[in-house]
Amino acid sequence: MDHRRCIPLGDYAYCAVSINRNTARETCAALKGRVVILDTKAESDALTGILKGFVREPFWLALSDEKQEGAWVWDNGQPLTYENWHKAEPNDSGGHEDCAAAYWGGSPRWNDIGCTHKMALVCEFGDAAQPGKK
Ligand code: MFU
Ligand code: CA
Ligand code: CA
Repeated sequence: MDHRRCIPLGDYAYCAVSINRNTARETCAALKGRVVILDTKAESDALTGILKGFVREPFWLALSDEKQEGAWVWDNGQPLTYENWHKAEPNDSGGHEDCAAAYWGGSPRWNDIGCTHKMALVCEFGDAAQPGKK
């Protein structure tokens, strides 16, 4: 992973890469951040505003149901409260979609997808990564 592909955007970074979920985790960790957790509408709307105009491709969320099918959990252990799935998602298509991406199909909405799928990445840092400070 070439970290020069990550653009700093305040408490976030957008990485124009094509990587799987595990590499996404490693990449954000190497930058001293984490894969983005969008657990409130306020944060989701704020990030959409930041990315508006140049991001139209899917990127990883720190969200999966790989421990228990249908039980979506953020990487920090929080269960899903705010959600922004596309219509008819999550559908566990083919029985093996246990990771989640935002900006599926050009809108900020989410899709569940295989964890080995490759796509872009948003990391978060500092205040954006502190629960209760969003
Ligand atoms: C939808 C999505 C899947 C996948 C597939 C191509 O299922 O839910 O995650 O993108 O389209 C029919
Ligand atoms: Ca699943
Ligand atoms: Ca899906």
